[in-house]
Amino acid sequence: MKDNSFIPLAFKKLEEQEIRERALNFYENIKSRRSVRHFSEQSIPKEVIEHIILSAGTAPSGAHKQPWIFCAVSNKELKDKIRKAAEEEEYLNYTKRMSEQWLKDLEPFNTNWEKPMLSDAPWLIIVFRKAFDLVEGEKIKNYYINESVGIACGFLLAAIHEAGLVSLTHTPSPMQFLCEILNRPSNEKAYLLIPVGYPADKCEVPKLDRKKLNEISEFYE
Ligand code: IYR
Repeated sequence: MKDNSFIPLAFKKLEEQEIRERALNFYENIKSRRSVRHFSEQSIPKEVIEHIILSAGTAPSGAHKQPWIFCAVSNKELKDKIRKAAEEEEYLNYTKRMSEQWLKDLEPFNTNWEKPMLSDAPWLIIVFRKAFDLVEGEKIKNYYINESVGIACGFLLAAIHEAGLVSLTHTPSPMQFLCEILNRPSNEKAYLLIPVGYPADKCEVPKLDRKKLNEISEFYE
């Protein structure tokens, strides 16, 4: 049966001054988020990861199909397996598959094929996008899958930061090994691999500048 019922929007109108402050405060907070490549092994309660995933799951999606699944791995053997498979692919990337220009563009980040963060971080969240849904063997269409899952990952990264934790948006390529290791059904494709945890002691990040407002925006008033 179709459920076309509507409910009132839960919305509290704020004073303009408060809106100004909140927009500024959010920016002040989110701008300290950094991709981290050195993790502490300190554990994080499962409940924290559950709430982070619930936040990601509030993202909008095409026709509200929610075409995502977040696999959270804390199991040591599985993390080690994922690290080993990722390093095998990355070794080929760094030694054979990536262009000179690509390797040069990555120099400021000091990355290489070794991925200790995949076994050090207490949790790996592997995001899968669902090309379609399978309900009782029937294929159900999803829409704007990449856009939807990308937005959900944005929410996920913001929730991790807001919780006081750090993450890395890691994209080992190709990512098929994640479907195999985690035994995912054939309608799911790996989208991002995100280690989550605390930064290692004395963790450093590259000194980066962000584009200025006038470089990332154009106002038409
Ligand atoms: N996936 C590789 C290479 C890599 C590519 C880009 I584009 C980055 O921004 C960072 C890394 C790796 O994870 O090392």
